[in-house]
Amino acid sequence: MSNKVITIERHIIEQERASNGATGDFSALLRDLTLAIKLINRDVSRAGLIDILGSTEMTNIQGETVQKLDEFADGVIYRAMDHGGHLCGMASEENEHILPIPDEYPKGKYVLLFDPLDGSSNIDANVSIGTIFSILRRVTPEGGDGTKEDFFQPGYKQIAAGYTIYGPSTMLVYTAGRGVYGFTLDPSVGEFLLSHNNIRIPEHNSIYSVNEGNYHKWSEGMRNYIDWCKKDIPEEKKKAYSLRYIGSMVADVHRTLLYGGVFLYPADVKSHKGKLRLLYEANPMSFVIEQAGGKATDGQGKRLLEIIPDDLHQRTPLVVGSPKNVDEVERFLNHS
Ligand code: P6P
Repeated sequence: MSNKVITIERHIIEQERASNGATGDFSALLRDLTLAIKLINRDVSRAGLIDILGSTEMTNIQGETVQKLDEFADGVIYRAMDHGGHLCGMASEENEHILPIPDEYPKGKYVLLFDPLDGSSNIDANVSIGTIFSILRRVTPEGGDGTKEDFFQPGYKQIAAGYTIYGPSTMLVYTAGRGVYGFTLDPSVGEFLLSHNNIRIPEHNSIYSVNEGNYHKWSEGMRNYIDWCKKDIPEEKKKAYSLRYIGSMVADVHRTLLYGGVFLYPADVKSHKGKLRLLYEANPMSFVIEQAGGKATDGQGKRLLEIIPDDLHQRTPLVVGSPKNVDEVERFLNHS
């Protein structure tokens, strides 16, 4: 590893130089987003010390009680991103409708979708949580407000996507379509420094990550897959897999990216589309995993990034991880 200190700002600029036709807009957008993430990190890391734990009496569009940190993070990202002139609109898990850019600011050529604080139900237990973001190029004429058309694009159209995991260390992982890069925050200088260059997901690992509490609600194929995971099958030279489940998607997918294996949130008899949101959870995480050499499907054999959205908050089943692990799952589900 060279002893060069590469900040995320330097990396973004070098990535943009590598892409022809770059205008610097995109670099500036990601830099603004990085500032917002540093501000969120500051308050997440001391949440236990200041009165922003606990729930507000408010609820978000999902009907979930909004944790104060969720609200705070949502506002920080909006205010950091509304004036740079790079966006024509935003959408977030915490807001039912598209968030317009204030009239006093220019409208840009991108839209930003984000889950400001994923895994928020874990905040009070000090479990790792995360911020997830997805960037699309607008498809409507430049100048005006972004419309639904700009947001309802399949995931393979993403220009960039990534997440921050607020854990033992704070790490930002992103892709701009040319590989996956991880940056660890050095709190002593307040900079994200390149720590994981060109991350590649292992082809396979004997780890599966799912909430088994939903077992009896799954399809027969999914139940057969989970039963198979737990078995030693000497004739197939297969040992039982390990179950790892944190309950924060960012943490579970980040572990899957680095160690391999598969993360699943399947559909079930109660939630026919599963629980996870397509536009600002499944799409960005799937883009990262695919860029690292992994796979992501909807559990019915369809590539996740090819789903055409028709609602900002639509849910999707998700199977994401090492290519050979995802293929194992699909073999069982296509038999169901
Ligand atoms: P369950 C967190 O609330 C979240 O949206 C994801 O981060 C996580 O993967 C999932 O829900 C956990 O859901 O039903 O297993 O508690």
